[in-house]
Amino acid sequence: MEKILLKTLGLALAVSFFSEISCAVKPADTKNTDMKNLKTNEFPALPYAYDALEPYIDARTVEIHYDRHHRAYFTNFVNAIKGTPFENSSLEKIFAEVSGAGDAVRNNGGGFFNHVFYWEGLGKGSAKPSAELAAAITKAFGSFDKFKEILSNSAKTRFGSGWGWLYMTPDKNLAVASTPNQDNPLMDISPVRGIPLLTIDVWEHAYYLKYQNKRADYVDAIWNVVNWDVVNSRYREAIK
Ligand code: MN3
Repeated sequence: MEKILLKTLGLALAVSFFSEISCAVKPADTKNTDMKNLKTNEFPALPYAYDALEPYIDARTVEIHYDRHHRAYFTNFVNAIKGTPFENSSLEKIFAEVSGAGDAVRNNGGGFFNHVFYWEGLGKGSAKPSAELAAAITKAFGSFDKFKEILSNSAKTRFGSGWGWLYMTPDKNLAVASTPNQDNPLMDISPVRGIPLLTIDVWEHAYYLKYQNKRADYVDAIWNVVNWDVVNSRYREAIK
């Protein structure tokens, strides 16, 4: 699979950053979602138990979010690419050409990938960014607290459904933005392009059971369960 990825990927950076993620998340007692082997025809396991993000994100929300919402995007994506030239492409290649792929591929492919990326970035791990990532955050946003405030506000104020992102721009700077629906910065249709490092899902299904209409409380709480080991690894690979 790695060979296929290497062959089909235009973005060498994306390869290494996907490979690194798989090394970063290895809870001994749970099945790991191996990003290196993220295939377009396999639904990866959640990298931890449903209750692993309690009390900030409740087990029932994680279960429904992963097993129904995320799985539905995956299933619909598989159906959308079946019999098309995208069937044997990597996700990265599909995203790089998604403007020509149609809404079903765009929405369900984004929904499939974005959720894998979201789950991987949460869970038990380091509670803070590495020294090099912290320095880049301070350079880009002024301070770590300011960065959290900017990303939180971006996520909280996304109108309707979407995602908040920390990502690396093509000129290797850190930036924050939100995207609508299931779009992400890897997509050619996105006005914000780059390598994603951390994401916050702000669709109502991500928080409504516990937080109801209070999206801001969910966004504030999610900082307690960001797995900085994973974000640090993503950054280390992206900056190479
Ligand atoms: Mn979601």
